[in-house]
Amino acid sequence: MAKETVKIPDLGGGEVDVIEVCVKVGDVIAKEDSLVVVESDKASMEIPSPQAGKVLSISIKDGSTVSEGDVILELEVEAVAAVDSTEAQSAEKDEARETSESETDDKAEPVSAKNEKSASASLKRETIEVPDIGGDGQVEVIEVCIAEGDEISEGDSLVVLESDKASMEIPSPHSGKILSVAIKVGDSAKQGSIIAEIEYQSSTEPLEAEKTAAVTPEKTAQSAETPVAPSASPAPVLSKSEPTAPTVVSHADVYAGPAVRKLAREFGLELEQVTGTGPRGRILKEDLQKFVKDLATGKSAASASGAGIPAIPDIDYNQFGEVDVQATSKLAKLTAANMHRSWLNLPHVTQFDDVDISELEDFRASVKKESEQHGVKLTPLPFLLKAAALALRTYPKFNASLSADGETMIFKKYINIGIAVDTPAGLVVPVIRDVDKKSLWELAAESAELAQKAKQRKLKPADMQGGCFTISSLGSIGGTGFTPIINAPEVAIMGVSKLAVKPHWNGSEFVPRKMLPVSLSYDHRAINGVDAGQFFTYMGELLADIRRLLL
Ligand code: CAO
Repeated sequence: MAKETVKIPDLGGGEVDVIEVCVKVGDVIAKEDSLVVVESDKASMEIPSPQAGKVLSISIKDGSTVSEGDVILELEVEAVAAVDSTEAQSAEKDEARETSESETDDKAEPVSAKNEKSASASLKRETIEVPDIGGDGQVEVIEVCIAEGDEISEGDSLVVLESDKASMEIPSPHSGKILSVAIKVGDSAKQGSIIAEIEYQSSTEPLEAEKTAAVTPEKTAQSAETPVAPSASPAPVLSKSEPTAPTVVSHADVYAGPAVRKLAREFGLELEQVTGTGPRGRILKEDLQKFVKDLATGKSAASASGAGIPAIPDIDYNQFGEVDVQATSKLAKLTAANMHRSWLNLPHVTQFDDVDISELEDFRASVKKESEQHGVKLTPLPFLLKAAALALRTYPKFNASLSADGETMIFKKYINIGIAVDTPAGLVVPVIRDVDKKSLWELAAESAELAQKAKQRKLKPADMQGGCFTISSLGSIGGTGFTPIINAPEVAIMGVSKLAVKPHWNGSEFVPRKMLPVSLSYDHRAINGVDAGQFFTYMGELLADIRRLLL
């Protein structure tokens, strides 16, 4: 046995705070297990163990301020496996560099990007290449986050790369359109390998800067501070997830270190499904182990097969004819996981109604000109939002969430409503805040603006958080009714289908009325059928006679 002292490697200068010590004295750890997580004002980095061994002593603690050369801990390692300390330190340097966020590591090479001929004075094309990623430079492409034709924002992840020591996301240096993608999952890449070609609007940067067009770490760090799209991920290896995020779909990346990511891949798990219990929701190895154990014992909601549900067979469809196999996008995978989670965790009940909105429609038609003057289209949606807000205030059980352990109900004093928006990249749910305090014009303008932003992938994560209730409208598309899946941890969601003129018995004769088919799915743990009946009847009354919206 030999002792090895593990020290803080070169982190690009300056002091950093220890935000997590991942091991304790006596722990037997594997090579590459995370020892500590440190954070500078720009980045958080995990320092992995250079050796397998037993932790003999730890010299730092949470909250300590450390710099290069400070002792982290002492390890007892197999003599044969012990490496000379110079070698160990140099390995640490490599690992820390690779584990650190590429855009914030002062010493990291920037994402290099070569300018090519401009399509016009302001439209430019760039070839984005793999930057210097340290180590021997060979990495595997484990995820490609973009596709040809995607409109992306500066800071969006392009690819996730992984060496034997670390994983790293490469962010886009620009907002623009992906013209081509030159890399695929499983490829081996190195510095200079072409990732993609992007077309973007050039800013008024000085010409000299344009010539080199190297995206400095500082510049990319700025983009991280200005999230612009649901997928905006400022390229952190350790990016934060929204542990309590509802079915809102974004590219919210998981917050986990390389060792955990590697283990998840070995298990064939999507990290998005795992709840992190580490600081700031970081996913720990123990979280993965518990997740797998729960799967095996059928405790997890995701354990469909563990719950005795037969797995869907994997079929070779080629045997029946030609097929086109396309990779599922990250957004689609996240949507699927959230839908599945909600469907399996929440006992859903859906009720249906037809609401007479003839007068609402007359009113809409009467203000069409005014609507044009306001520059907004007054669809039925703002009325639905307004009616839902009043109903949520009148029936607070619907404006609530059940705590994860089921012990408490959290009643919200604010009324924020999400609207499901279909986008080319997938389903997203931006949230309109304080719906009860806004006019119909304001709601019309805001929903149109959010839908537009969603379609352009310009939503910020904050735009999709804090919802109390969701409206999913397929009214412009068709259908007579559907059962929407609750956007957990919300407790109810409203589905809206296509308006139809139907005969209505007014007591003496049948008259044609404009009927809006609506549905309400609710979490039967939190809401009873009677509550739902009252809530929905009240909403129907408000929509049937919109003067009531003023009361
Ligand atoms: N019945 C009949 N017509 C309707 C209607 C309804 N229930 N709701 C809207 N319309 C009409 C509008 O009045 C508008 O007509 P005009 O063009 O003649 O004025 C037209 O349909 C288009 O409306 P819109 O879609 O532009 O606006 P909206 O306010 O109704 O909806 C939004 C906005 C963002 C909800 C919508 O664009 C959208 O993305 N819908 C898809 C929602 C979705 O994917 N849900 C997921 C379901 S779960 O997987």
